[in-house]
Amino acid sequence: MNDFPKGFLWGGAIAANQAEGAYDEDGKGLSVADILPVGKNRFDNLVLDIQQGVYYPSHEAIDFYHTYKKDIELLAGMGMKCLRTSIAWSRIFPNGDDATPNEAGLRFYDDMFDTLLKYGIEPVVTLAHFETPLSLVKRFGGWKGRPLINAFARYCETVFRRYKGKVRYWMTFNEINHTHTLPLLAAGLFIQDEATKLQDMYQASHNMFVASAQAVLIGHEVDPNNQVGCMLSLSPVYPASCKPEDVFASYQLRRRLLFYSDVQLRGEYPAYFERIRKEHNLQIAMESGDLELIKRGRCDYLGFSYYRSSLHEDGMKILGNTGGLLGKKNPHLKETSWGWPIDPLGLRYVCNELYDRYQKPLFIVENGVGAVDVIREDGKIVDTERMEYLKDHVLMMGEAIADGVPLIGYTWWGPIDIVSAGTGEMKKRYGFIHVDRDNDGAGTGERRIKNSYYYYKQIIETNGRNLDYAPFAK
Ligand code: BGP
Repeated sequence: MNDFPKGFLWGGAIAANQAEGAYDEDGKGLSVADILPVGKNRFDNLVLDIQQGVYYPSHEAIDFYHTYKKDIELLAGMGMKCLRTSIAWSRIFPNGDDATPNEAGLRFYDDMFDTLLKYGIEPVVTLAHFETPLSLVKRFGGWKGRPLINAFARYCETVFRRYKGKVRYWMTFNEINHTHTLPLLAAGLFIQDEATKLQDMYQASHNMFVASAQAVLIGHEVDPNNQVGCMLSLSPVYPASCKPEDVFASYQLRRRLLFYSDVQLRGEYPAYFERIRKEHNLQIAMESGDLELIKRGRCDYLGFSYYRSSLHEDGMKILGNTGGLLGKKNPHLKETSWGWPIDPLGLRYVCNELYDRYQKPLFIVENGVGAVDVIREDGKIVDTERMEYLKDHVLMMGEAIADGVPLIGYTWWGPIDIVSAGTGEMKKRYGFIHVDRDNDGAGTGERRIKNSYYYYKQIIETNGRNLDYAPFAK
């Protein structure tokens, strides 16, 4: 059994738009998440407004906005050392760039962070988790619009100052490399024209690089104790065969994903980007000083999500979804009910890959399994599939540490059931705590402890030493 370092941050991760609800309360403005319906095709035929008669899961989500005190008490019962969540930008600046911040929104996060700290839980905060204010999308086309850079800087400075001394770990953009696969969520891009798609995506990426660098610099200036990381989806890509073309195509696809951390951690555009730029005739508008800023504002650590691995072959169309890329089936791996291959060794593989590439601390800020829960007649939820997934991934994380990879912590995705980002479903449950709410919003919202709750508690208590879940599998 491999040892986890003292002070290792065991915890959980959620996002404001998937948990809070209260989408228009206390002055909050709309974000891109608030116009997404439920379903596998929730990104198709979108209209950038709320439509009558359509159910939007983010509007109520699990009502964390009102229940956070009780929910945090439950999370604290597992002994969690940290909780990752995001600040909803449009709760602080309803239109993204208002003249003054919304005090009610600021107060909400003050109370939430105080509640966490009361239980000794360190808040880990994502500044933008799939929540671009809708008004910025409508007025400036999302992140392809240059004005977002200053708006974001002001928002960041506001929250860095307000929560100074309460929050130390920050991340700029959630899964920024999903700009290609989930453009609306990752970059506030409402793509309607295939012809300008790539141009818009790379322009948005550039603006986000500048904004991220600025956030790092402001974060350090406000409080030198701040650690500001980047955040990417980094589930690995394997070649589907040993055919050299497949191997090279997979390498190039991986690079396209790592492009974001290459810039955010190394502080410059990589050499291989020049060819991409030429081949697609990209005209990226940059202002003087941008590249210098990107160089100075390198991120302190790499936060990433890991759910599954995928296979790639030459010429294969890339299917976008959250948490990784879907492609061919891997005959060596079992899959979840949502068709995501389960690959614990892949976690060890990426930890090594990423540390070899960057030599920066890594933080696994999302890992988990979406599954259907069954409430037994005795009221128990014996979620063995979840415990098995957790065990296998913790084991591989221990191996990665033994390989020499410095890991800051591990935050299980969705320690309490929340709305799925990919499909908007509630049925796709990640939690150790069950929430009585269905895909259509029905349900009492009641919380119920699953057996995995006690299992994760044991893992945290023993700092990853006792991974036996047999006592909880009945
Ligand atoms: C990541 C996102 C999360 C999240 C998770 C699981 O891509 O950062 O917001 O929800 O994936 O995906 P899903 O909710 O689609 O199951």
